[in-house]
Amino acid sequence: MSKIVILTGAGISAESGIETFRAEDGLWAQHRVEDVATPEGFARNPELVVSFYNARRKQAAEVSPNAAHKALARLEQLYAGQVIVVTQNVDDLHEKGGSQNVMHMHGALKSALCAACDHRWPAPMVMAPGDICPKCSAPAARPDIVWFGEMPYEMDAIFDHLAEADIFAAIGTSGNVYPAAGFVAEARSNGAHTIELNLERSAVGNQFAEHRTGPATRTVTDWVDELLGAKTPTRPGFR
Ligand code: BJW
Repeated sequence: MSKIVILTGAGISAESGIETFRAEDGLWAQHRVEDVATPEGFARNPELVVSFYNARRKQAAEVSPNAAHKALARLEQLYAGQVIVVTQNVDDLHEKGGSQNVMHMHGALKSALCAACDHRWPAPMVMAPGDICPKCSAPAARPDIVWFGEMPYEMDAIFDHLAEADIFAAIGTSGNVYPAAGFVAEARSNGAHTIELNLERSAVGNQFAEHRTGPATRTVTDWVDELLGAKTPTRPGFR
């Protein structure tokens, strides 16, 4: 069975109204990455970090999936093979758009994590520093987000998917953050066709076999339409 592995980044949610990180007016222009996206920053000033993620949780709850999220859900539903979305995004717009096979390698705003016992539970809309873990009762709740220097989630399963991918696509990610930026090399060395969909070439753009330049709502919908077109057999009963 053929397999498509799709890596998404902040660019796919940009047209839903969520800022990217590295744009001129993006999140890293407004906040120092060392302050809000490292374990050391959290240890220094948990109030600042928790309020940064509270604001982003609130924003994520208010926005809607765009045509690109919905196109990937349609691909998952109608493609004859397997479609896996590996997202670096911590919003839930893929799920809201209808995707089911989604791996959140950098965590999720909707989840809280106990720094003492690793228990996870649904995050309240507003977290506070020192919130109590419902399992071990330690005052050690934190946003369930992968910060710099921490190990991204589900890496073994992701590398297994990359080893089996026939097509690897990266959508709306700048290729600045590892290990995600290394996925194209991994997929290519395993024989996958590699394609980048972005407003511009990413930092690892030269490693892709194919490029589609433009906003995700256009490039992703066109690409999905092609994949679901006459050349690709679809499961009986869906058309
Ligand atoms: C559009 C669009 C539209 C806009 N349509 N497109 C030196 C060398 C190599 C690696 C390292 C190094 N030193 C340290 C490292 C490792 C480090 C790293 O990569 N650092 C780099 C900065 C160099 N990585 C880590 O620490 C990771 N862990 C790790 O490596 O573990 C292994 C390990 C652990 C411990 C010890 C030893 C080894 C963890 C990385 C965690 C990243 N976390 C963040 C923040 C948390 C999540 C959150 O708050 O939301 O994740 S950082 C931030 O960047 C966020 C994102 O998921 C991630 C990627 O950003 P993304 O999605 O690419 O966004 P942008 O803004 O960069 O790009 C947007 C793109 O969209 C652009 O290309 C636009 O053109 C495009 N776009 N509008 C289409 N409409």
